[in-house]
Amino acid sequence: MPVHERIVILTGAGLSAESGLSTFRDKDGIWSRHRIEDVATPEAFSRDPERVLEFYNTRRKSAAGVKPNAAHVALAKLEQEHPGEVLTVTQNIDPLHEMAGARNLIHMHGEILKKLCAYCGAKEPWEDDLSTELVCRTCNKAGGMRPDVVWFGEMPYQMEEIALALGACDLFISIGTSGTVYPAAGFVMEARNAGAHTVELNLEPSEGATLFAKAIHGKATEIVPAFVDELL
Ligand code: BJW
Repeated sequence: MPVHERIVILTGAGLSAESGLSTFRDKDGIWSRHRIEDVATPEAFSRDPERVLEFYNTRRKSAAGVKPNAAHVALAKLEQEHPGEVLTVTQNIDPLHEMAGARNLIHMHGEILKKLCAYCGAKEPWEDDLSTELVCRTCNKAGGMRPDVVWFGEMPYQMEEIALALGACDLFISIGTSGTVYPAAGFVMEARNAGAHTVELNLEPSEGATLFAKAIHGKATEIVPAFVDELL
């Protein structure tokens, strides 16, 4: 494989599945147990904040103690050892990429281990349960503390930085994502328009599988380390 100067990697829930975290749209995924409109929209938080906070309190607890798997480790190694630039853009709110050693990382859908004040926008690391009684340390208002995650209808984070990286990349790799949620699902077209080679690594063909020049299907812990070895 030729040396690529600028690689952008997009990851999704399938990457963390073998670390023990649920995906969203698989048969027994999170959306088979919860309705998106009840737990993952700003309207749901306004209507029933306790329910939304409880959903994320449970998710935060299930993320405690999980460890990065061989795929996270391989991607961190790629970032450290590849002679060109490697940017990882993750849709995942878990901390497994950084635990594996990734440093050039964008959490476009936020982070479960941070809280965000819906009133003033203040953010800070937070590992405990959230409740409606919690008071913001910046604006002193109660009732607005929410997980720092991007819900449907909200703008994902660092979109300008991502667009610049996609527009300049020569290899785009999408891993463990169903390709159903925008804007992430559209990144492959942005990379293609920039002339990049595009590769999908997923358990099965995603929604956008035909948009990729190459696809490798299988478990992330098997196919990602093998692909990274080939690149290095
Ligand atoms: C394995 C594996 C293993 C399993 N190994 N693989 C109509 C048309 C187009 C767009 C819209 C529309 N109506 C509304 C929209 C916009 C909307 C959207 O996309 N909706 C679609 C559902 C249609 N998007 C938004 O609202 C976004 N904001 C937005 O668009 O702002 C405006 C804007 C415009 C233009 C530019 C920029 C902005 C916000 C989306 C926020 C998504 N939030 C969530 C929740 C976050 C917090 C939380 O975690 O609770 O993010 S939803 C959920 O889906 C989560 C994920 O990050 C995201 C993607 O899921 P992912 O990662 O792909 O998981 P799965 O489960 O779907 O797939 C897993 C894959 O892994 C599967 O393929 C498996 O096979 C595979 N797999 N095991 C390898 N071992």
